[in-house]
Order: sequence, then C-alpha cells, then structure tokens
Amino acid sequence: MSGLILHHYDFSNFAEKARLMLGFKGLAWRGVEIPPIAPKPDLTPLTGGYRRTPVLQDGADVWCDTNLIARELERRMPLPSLFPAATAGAAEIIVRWAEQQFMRPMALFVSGINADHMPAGLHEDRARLHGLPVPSVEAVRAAGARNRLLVRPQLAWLADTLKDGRAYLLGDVPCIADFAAYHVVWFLRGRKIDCSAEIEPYPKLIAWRDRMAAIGHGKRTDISADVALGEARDTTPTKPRPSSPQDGDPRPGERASVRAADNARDWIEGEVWFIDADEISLRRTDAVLGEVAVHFPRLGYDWRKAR
Ligand SMILES: N[C@@H](CCC(=O)N[C@@H](CS)C(=O)NCC(=O)O)C(=O)O
Repeated sequence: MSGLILHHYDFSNFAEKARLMLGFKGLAWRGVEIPPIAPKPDLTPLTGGYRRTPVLQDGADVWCDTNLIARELERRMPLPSLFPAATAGAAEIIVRWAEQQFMRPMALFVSGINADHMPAGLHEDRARLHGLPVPSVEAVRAAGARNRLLVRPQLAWLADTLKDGRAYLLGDVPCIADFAAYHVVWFLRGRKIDCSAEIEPYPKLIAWRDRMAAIGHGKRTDISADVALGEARDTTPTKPRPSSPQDGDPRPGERASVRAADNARDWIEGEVWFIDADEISLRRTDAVLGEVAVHFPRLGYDWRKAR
C-alpha cells in the first residue's frame, strides 16, 4: 500500500486539486478527514501549526500547500507529467492567476450566494484566518453579488482559451494549469446552492470541466487520524536530498521559522532540514510524535531566523 496520506475535507477546493492530482498519477492513497475550521488537534502535531487544507503525509514527512504537493507527486511518479516541459513556465503563471486573482472572488461569490447555508462557525473562522472582523450575513451576501461580477470575466477568459477546441488549457494534454483552474471552477458547485449556471454560456468550458473531473481521485481509502499520527510516531523523516541554499538563505542545521506569506500569524519553527530555490523544510520535534519534517514551498511563504 502507498504510504501517502491526504489530510483533507470533501468540500475543500484545494483538496479537490490534490485528490485529482493523485488520480492523475494513478496513485493509491489514504485520506484523513480534518475539520474545516480551527482548532485541528490531529493536524497541528504533524505540521507544527500550519492549518490549511490539504496536507500530504508519508510517515514522518509532511508537505504543506498543493503547489509543493504537486512537485512531490511528480518526483515520485514522473509520468504522466503535471509539468510537461513545453508549457511548464506558462502553466505556473496560470496557476498563480487561478489560485489568487480568480479564486478569491470565486470564494466570496459562492460563499455569498450560500450565506445562509454555511457550516457552523465557518464565517467566523475565515474572518479570523484573514485577520478581518466577523462579517454580518448581509455583508457576506453583498460580497457575493459584487464578486460575481469579478468572476464572470475570468470565466470568459477560460472559455476564450478553450474556444479553438483544444482539450486542455495549454494544448492536448493536461498540465498543472488545468488542475489549478479546475478546482476554482469546481467550487461553483462547492456549496448547497449550485452556482454553475455561470458557465452555461460556454459549452467548451463545460466539456473541459467534465474532462478534468473524469480524471478521478485514484484509489482512496479512508482512515482515522490516529492511524496517520501513529505512522508519523513510528518513523523518522526521510533523509533529504542535498540542499542548495542561495545567498541569504538559512543553512541546513540552522534554526528558522516559516509561515504562509498572506495573513497567517503563527510561525512554524524548527531546524532547516532541506532548502533549495523551490522548497524549505524544517525538522521539528513534537512532544508525542517525535521528529517530523515539514516541507513548504518558497513562493508564498516567509522565513525568518528563529528567535
Ligand atoms: N496555497 C494553499 C491554499 C490552501 C487553502 O487556502 N485551502 C483552504 C481550503 S480550500 C483552507 O485552508 N481553508 C482554511 C482551512 O481549511 O482551515 C494550497 O495550495 O494548498
């Protein structure tokens, strides 16, 4: 059995991206359902405080953020590639657009339309996560209406990209750009009230969405958090690849802290275990699990010397 464990919840769109990437690679994996809101007592011992969804685990190694999860899956299973060489640069640029400029209004739009159907505590939790005051239901609804107008032109860009009949955004084969844009479009159906009427004018966009959905999730088995934590406790982190720190980077063995560069407040502290231009990993000692290596991407994350 594969050692891969995905910590996720069903309605997370970033988790949907990860599930679909696992399916694309034809992998068997195990899933632990985590709560959509903090606290996440069975996740934080693994991550040292990173609370976002999803997180990938194999033994005492934990990968945060779907952009790093994509790289790790590619390393383990190079084909079919998520990063075909011919389109690798353009694809990464689309990923950043999709997961920021496109995702944020989509989240506000779909959540706004569904303002009365959100899981208990979700509005409050997300406001805390983003360092904002808790909005009234009316404000959530109004944000939904405003953001619909920001979603529409961006859906039209996707439809325009597909209008020549290509199967995927950058050609005949899917790449990471498709996975990143897909999970944002998937979110139209991510809540009780389905918002996918927004793509009805675009049959080629619907066909692309359905083609992406058909990739599936690979072979998923659900397990309890105790099993996942037990596997972390019973192993130690895998020896890392040789590091290649750049000027100004911390060196392996030095103590450092990392956190998401948006509005995450909690730093995760440990000893630098691996570092290169794309990844920074910290080895931490958890009171119960022992040593755990937590891997972060560089882009979108800050680091500082441990204080
Ligand atoms: N850049 C991250 C973003 C992950 C993210 O924001 N996920 C959302 C769920 S779709 C989240 O963490 N929400 C708060 C939570 O689940 O606690 C990634 O690519 O994994």
